[in-house]
Amino acid sequence: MATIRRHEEPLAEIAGKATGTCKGKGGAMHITHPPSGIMVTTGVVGSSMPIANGLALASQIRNEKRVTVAYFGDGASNIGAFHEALNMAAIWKLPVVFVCQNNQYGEHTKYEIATSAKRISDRAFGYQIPGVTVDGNDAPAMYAAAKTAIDRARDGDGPTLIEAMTFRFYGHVFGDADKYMEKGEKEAAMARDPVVRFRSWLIQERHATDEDLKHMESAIEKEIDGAVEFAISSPEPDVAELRRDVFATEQLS
Ligand SMILES: Cc1ncc(C[n+]2csc(CCOP(=O)(O)OP(=O)(O)O)c2C)c(N)n1
Ligand SMILES: [Mg+2]
Repeated sequence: MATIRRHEEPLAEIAGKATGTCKGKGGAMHITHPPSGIMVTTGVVGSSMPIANGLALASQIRNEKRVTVAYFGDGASNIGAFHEALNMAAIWKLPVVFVCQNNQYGEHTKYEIATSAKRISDRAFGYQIPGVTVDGNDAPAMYAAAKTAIDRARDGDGPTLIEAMTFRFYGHVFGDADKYMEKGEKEAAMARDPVVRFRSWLIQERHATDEDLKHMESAIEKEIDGAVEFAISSPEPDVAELRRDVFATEQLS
């Protein structure tokens, strides 16, 4: 069996290289790596939920006890597919967790302008499934909410909608001047950086020392540097790849 390069292959895909998860033909928007559990990513806003239902239905039929997690944004919760997927997952009790990353903007549009619900988690009520709003920058709180939802799905009790409150540190596009944001909004959010917060929590709760974490950080940096090097030095896809993988050529059994 070929070696799975968990860090190298996704980075090579972002760089559009032949060694990438989609042979360099998908790019950053289509990182798909089943060996790592990343079943599919697409650029179609709101498409993750019905696809997750399909994967969850397969697990349910095969009685695999797997749970599928679908990620999407606050803007995506206004797409019809979100509502259809929640309804279907609820009636079929699919083992799926819907995680909405509410970063308070959809492209350049502020939440209140485009979304009728005060909380996206309230929308779960319409489908008679649990809906919770969590501080998405609080890693232990997210873990607790995820565990409850995953256990419930695995026990055959169906889906949960988790709304994770957060903010984005970069604009929707490169060169975004944040003109549509209130002054200081992003800076205030950056001061609540979840990584910095989780690091302090680990030390405070005595799960790790500052020294342990520094060792871990330098090992991770080394791994990332190696993956970047792999991505940069990998070859470009061959021109012959242009037409390959576009249409199915063999019967799926
Ligand atoms: C079906 C569809 N409609 C519109 C777009 C264009 N589009 C790309 S991102 C985006 C905003 C999505 O908002 P949200 O889900 O909050 O994601 P965020 O901008 O926070 O990443 C839109 C409308 C798209 N990619 N797909
Ligand atoms: Mg958003």
